[in-house]
Amino acid sequence: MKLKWLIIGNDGVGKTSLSSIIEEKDLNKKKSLDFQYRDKTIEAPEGFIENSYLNNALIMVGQNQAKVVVFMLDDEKDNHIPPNFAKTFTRKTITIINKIDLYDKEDMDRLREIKDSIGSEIGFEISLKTGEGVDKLKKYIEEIEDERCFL
Ligand SMILES: Nc1nc2c(ncn2[C@@H]2O[C@H](COP(=O)(O)OP(=O)(O)O)[C@@H](O)[C@H]2O)c(=O)[nH]1
Ligand SMILES: [Mg+2]
Repeated sequence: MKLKWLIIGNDGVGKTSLSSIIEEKDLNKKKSLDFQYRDKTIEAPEGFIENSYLNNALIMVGQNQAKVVVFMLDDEKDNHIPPNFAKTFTRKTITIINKIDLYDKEDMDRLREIKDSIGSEIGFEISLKTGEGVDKLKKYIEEIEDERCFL
């Protein structure tokens, strides 16, 4: 199986919007309670991060089917991603602060603290609405896609 990008985060954080960039096509933004498998991405539903007893399912999917585990943050709901959760994966891990078009400095400070607590290798700060920071992220995506990871 071709390894995919596992995208984790609250409802409305921008997971489907990010998938659209990785898949290079427009996607239906309908909410789902189940994992959404696509060609290059797996979008995890909010419940698997919100309910800590389901966190293990994310680890299992990440370890078995992902080449990169993506944590997405915004400022609309409480963060439920446990401290150092990224370190439980042996995959590449990144944390993306999305919707930076909406935040002031205090919001950014708070979100950066959460980002640091997750413990991923790389961080990005983007707006999928205005495109700010997205070029840098796209470059990273291209680099990983060029690596061709298969299991
Ligand atoms: N203001 C703002 N809205 C965004 C941004 N990225 C996504 N959205 C909007 O947030 C909503 C939820 O996005 P979606 O990709 O469906 O999130 P998901 O529930 O995590 O899959 C949509 O209406 C998007 O247009 C952003 O950077 N800024
Ligand atoms: Mg979605």
